[in-house]
Amino acid sequence: MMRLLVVAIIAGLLFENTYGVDSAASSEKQKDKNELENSRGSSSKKPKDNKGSKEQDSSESSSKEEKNERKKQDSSESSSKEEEDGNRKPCFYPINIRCWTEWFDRDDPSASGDWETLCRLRKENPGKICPRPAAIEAKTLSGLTVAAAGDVIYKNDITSGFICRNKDQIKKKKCNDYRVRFSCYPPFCDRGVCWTSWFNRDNPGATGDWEVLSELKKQYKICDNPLYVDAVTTDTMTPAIYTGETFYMYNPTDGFVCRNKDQTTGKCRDYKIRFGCPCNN
Ligand SMILES: [Ca+2]
Ligand SMILES: [Ca+2]
Repeated sequence: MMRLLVVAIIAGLLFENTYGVDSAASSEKQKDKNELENSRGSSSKKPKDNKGSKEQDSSESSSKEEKNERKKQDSSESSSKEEEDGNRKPCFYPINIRCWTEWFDRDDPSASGDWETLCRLRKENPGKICPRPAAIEAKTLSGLTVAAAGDVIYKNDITSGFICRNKDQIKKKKCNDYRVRFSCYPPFCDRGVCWTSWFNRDNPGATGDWEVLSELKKQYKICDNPLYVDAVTTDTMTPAIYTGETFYMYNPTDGFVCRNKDQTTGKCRDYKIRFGCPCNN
């Protein structure tokens, strides 16, 4: 009886301890999130209607229906929390995949300048910019690059966003009106992309693991022009780029091939692959 009581008390203490650690971790995450939201300077300019730029680049925005469909297809990647975590630590995804957001144009240079700050753009376009962009691109509304426009630019980076101040320009000239977009990593890029099932038609028993698209298409229905390809090991689901093996082929046009003779160990691991297709297929 006494022994049972002691076991129950230890189990209770362990549970409390675990629960405490989880709470601390989750409040730390929330703190990080808040800091990210509040860490940028702000502009006093009023938001400008972004409808025009949406129309200009509709190919890169996805409808709600597409997003819902995507959620149904792969619930493991559906929550916004996971999307944020994925961008902080994109180790589960092929890091060679990047995508651009839509173009944003929230301000014009009529007052003190053109303030396309990341902080304001985030607030005015919730969920449309990944937490940690890889790059920023700015162009005038007429399509000129920053260099071609010739303005003196105050800020143009992935932490501040873009700022062109009229007071920095020579001969009292005003800034051009710019729009900006950001480059993001997966899983942010998955929006509007529908992944196929995983395919594993070969194993590395002979010359290597040949998961070639043309061969797979003979057996399965796969879209004509996949946008992305994803390869993981069949046993541990380790992304191909983290296995340290050398690949003979790894692209969405041809598929994936790992040849045994290219490896220092003399043998590839067994991989399975899937393709990212446009959702209207
Ligand atoms: Ca602008
Ligand atoms: Ca295989």
